[in-house]
Amino acid sequence: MRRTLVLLVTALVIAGASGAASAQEGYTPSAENLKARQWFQQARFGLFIHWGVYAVRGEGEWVMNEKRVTIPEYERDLPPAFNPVKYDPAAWVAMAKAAGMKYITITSKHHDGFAMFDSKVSDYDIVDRTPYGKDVLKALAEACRKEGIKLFFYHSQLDWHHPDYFPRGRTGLFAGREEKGDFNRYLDYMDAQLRELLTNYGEVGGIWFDGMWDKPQAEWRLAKTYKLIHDLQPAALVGSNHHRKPFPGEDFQMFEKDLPGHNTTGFNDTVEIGQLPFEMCDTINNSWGFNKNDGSYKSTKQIVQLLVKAAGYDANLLLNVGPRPDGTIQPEFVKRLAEVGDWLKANGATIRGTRGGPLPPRPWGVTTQSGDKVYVHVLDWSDPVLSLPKPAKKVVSASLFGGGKAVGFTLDKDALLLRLDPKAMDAIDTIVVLELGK
Ligand code: H79
Repeated sequence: MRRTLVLLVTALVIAGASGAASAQEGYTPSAENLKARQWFQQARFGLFIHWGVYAVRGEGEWVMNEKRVTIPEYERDLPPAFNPVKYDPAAWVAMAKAAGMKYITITSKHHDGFAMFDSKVSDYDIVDRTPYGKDVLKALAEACRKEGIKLFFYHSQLDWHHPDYFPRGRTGLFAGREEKGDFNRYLDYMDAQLRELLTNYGEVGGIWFDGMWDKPQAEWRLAKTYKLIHDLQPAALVGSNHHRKPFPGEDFQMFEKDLPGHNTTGFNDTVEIGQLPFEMCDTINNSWGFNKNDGSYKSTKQIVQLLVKAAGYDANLLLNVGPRPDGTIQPEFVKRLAEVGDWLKANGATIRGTRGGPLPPRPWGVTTQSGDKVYVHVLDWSDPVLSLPKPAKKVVSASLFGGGKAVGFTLDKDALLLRLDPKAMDAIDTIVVLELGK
């Protein structure tokens, strides 16, 4: 009995370690990759796009799993109805650019397994199965290149459609697949699609993996996949939404719907913070893929404050839209993005090109930093004096960002007291610039 337990525990430990052990150990990022990481950290704001045939139902990207739609039903009802005749990639890119975003991350394949590009290793793709018949990623890649926007691909490791995604994990159990399959053959297929994405679409900003959490103990062959990506495009940044500390071969760490170190979602409890650049992603309403029943939109103020907080945590914000099946983006999203863009036009210098500031994020707000300037973003404070920990360097001056109006301050032994004129407070973000001495 006891012996069995010991064996079982040993087996579990080995299984648990195997995911990490198979990552790209000994990975040394290339010079291009390190440069791309720097660019990424400076960019601070990107557009996430969840778009697939699921948009036809307008119930989010999980509809296949949630409504227990079988593969034959999904194949019959969704791809043949997907015809985004109003798709205008130049308009999407212009919208992202006007919002102040520097990159776009779009779903090349979500958990439903349907490829939104012209794949030659499968006919389960937009060109072969939809009346639209065109490669939407190719058109987006061209529009991005013209405008200097970097393009990343979200690629789901989890697959509810492929017969070789076996053994099954926690989801995709109602697709009606036979209970057999060869997982390595599935991974060969996934790698082949990644090779297509990194070969046929010009320079790719990176690959954003998701779905490993479906069966974390499986042998995902991360080393092989990550190496393939870095061999094809050394500058491409690899990240994965596995909710753990980054594995070797990854180039940035992501946090879904939470600031780094937070766990409001419940699934970020296993996250350990590493040393790589950070990115948090979030939605404008509560859905990723188009959801006609979700009207719970964040206000522009909430979105700006989220962006500011992310920057204070030294993280990018990847903000999502789920376009409609006709190729348009709903006006509620467009309006908010334009308003965030207006805010950034005036205040972007305190976000883009900055890093997380020297003072820890607090309920009142956060700090960002660029050179000898610290930006104190006061997001929620109603009293005339705000007390901060004393910065390590001398404070030469304090002023309001924009107008340059002086802000009174007092330095104590251990505190910096800022005098905030109640009449000068901004409803979204009152930004005080501290100029630090040597
Ligand atoms: O693409 C978007 C979502 O479809 C995908 N990631 C974002 C970017 C996503 N999938 N799942 N989730 C987000 C939430 C995770 C839920 C989980 Fe679970 C909780 C996974 C494991 C525990 C619920 C319970 C689903 C599977 C088991």
